[in-house]
Amino acid sequence: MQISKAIFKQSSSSIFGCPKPGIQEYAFIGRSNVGKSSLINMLCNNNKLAKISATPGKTQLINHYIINDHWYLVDLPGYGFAKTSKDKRTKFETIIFDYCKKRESLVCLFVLIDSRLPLQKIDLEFMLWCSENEIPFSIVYTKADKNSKAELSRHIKNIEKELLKHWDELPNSFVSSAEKATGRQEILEFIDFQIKDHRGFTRKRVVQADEEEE
Ligand SMILES: Nc1nc2c(ncn2[C@@H]2O[C@H](COP(=O)(O)OP(=O)(O)O)[C@@H](O)[C@H]2O)c(=O)[nH]1
Ligand SMILES: [Mg+2]
Repeated sequence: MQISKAIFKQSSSSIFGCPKPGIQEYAFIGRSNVGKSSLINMLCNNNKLAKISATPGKTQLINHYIINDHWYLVDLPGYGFAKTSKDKRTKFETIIFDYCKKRESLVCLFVLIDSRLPLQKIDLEFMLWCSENEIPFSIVYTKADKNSKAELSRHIKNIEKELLKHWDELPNSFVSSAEKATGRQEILEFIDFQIKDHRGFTRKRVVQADEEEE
């Protein structure tokens, strides 16, 4: 898939302010500074689309971008807010958890993990929470260009070893670099496949179908 059009739609401070559901959406989440906005810009080939910040914790809103007039790409607030107050932390986490759990049109979350670090407790906890809540996610290992090939492979192997302590199978994953556009085609092809596979999808409908079976 090629992205020919990427337009900022709106920022929302809660799930209630989000655009009317009905269009599939794919959201990017992870710790502040992991490279969410950079990845979104790289995928859309537009360095001005999402704001990139040297200060962690700046994106505190749910940002919707409409892609090719057809699907939403969503930049979520970062979790793990070392530099913000406790009150704010609770508010952001509510936004994130509400969105991930309740947003009907969310097809897949991309959980971004820094490829230079060992698996962080907060990332593991978030992914475990996703699994418990049956929220589909893929992992994107970011900032691959900051490692040598050997380091990258060693870091990812170590993370995978940790993940296999909690999951029988490894989650779907991608390696990316916003600097070098690594992973761009793979991620876009995956989304393209999901879009075709989820025509007419809403999570609400899935829940209703389950309830009818009971
Ligand atoms: N070298 C390199 N730096 C990156 C990459 N992705 C993000 N960064 C840098 O990491 C910092 C945080 O990026 P940002 O996209 O704002 O992170 P966010 O808080 O998760 O949205 C910025 O200084 C980016 O330039 C990458 O793939 N490679
Ligand atoms: Mg950001």
